[in-house]
Amino acid sequence: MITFFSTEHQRHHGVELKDAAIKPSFENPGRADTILQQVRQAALGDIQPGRAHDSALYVGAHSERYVRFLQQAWADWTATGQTHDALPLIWPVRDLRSDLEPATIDGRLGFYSMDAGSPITAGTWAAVSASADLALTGVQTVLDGAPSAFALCRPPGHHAGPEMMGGYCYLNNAAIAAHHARRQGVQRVVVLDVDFHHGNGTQSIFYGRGDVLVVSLHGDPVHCYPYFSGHADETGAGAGQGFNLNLPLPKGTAWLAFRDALGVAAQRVRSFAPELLVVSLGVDTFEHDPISHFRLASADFVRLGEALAGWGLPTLFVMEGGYMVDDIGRNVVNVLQGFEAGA
Ligand code: OKP
Ligand code: ZN
Repeated sequence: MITFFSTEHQRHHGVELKDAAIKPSFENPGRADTILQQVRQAALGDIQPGRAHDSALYVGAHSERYVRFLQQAWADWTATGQTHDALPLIWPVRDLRSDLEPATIDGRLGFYSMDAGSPITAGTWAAVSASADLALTGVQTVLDGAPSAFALCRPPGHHAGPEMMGGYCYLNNAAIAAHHARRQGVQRVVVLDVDFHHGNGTQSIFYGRGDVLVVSLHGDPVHCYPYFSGHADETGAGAGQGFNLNLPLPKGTAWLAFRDALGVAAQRVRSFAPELLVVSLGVDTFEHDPISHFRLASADFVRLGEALAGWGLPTLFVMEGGYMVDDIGRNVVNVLQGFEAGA
């Protein structure tokens, strides 16, 4: 399997608010570097850079004004004399006005985000655009006939919605790839999200559409981030009614229950008869992940890959979460090798 990777990801290294203090984010450059190292060591296949794409190709999954905001945010922030990471600190919740875009950066950061988990730094745009370009290059490779590809994206993307960043995410790499496949004439695309956290951004982007089925297995939002989406009764709207499937699972879920939920997902996917599978591949379902609550063991990730191979679809894997830096590389490679063995 070919891996697409860019060193540009290293230009994004932000902070996180934790325990009433500012700390380096769990979402750090070491994550992608360790995954790359394991891909290399396992001789999974070629490792290639992505092709640069026009940011207009991010529009569709995102609004044009949001993409422009992301591209300009650091310049707007430093123009106010600030040089530390930019974080939003106010949001237009419920009865506040969310229909008017503020003119200044402090307001705009809140307008275009859902939490303070996505700091804007000097290198954020370079990293997130390079990451989206890997997903676009990867999906084109599969459309051109490769049975599968791996976009080693960082930062992740699945919390990023049409007009918001959050949860370490800025551009929704998987959604950008799925939307691009549709633009290239693929009729039906399924996005399967196996990250521990619900991919609220991917859900939002395709919620009103019947051409992209979104299926997600994740920690029940009653207890788990992102708390405000990911329930089973979120099934799509309008033309998208019935084309969003959430399978929330309890804290402590281990492989057997996860596998059963994957079986439910497989049935829905089969009846949809997609031409392409995009996997939002988070490995924060790992038993030792520092911020998540499932109990998959390293060997279970091989089973996950084998199960996905059984779906028999051209497949793009897009990297999402996974924070136990020492082990995530091995777990990612286990999924990809399981997939190749099962194909
Ligand atoms: C991104 B991805 C909980 C803090 C949660 C954000 C988690 C974002 C996960 N104590 N912080 O889905 O892996
Ligand atoms: Zn996650």
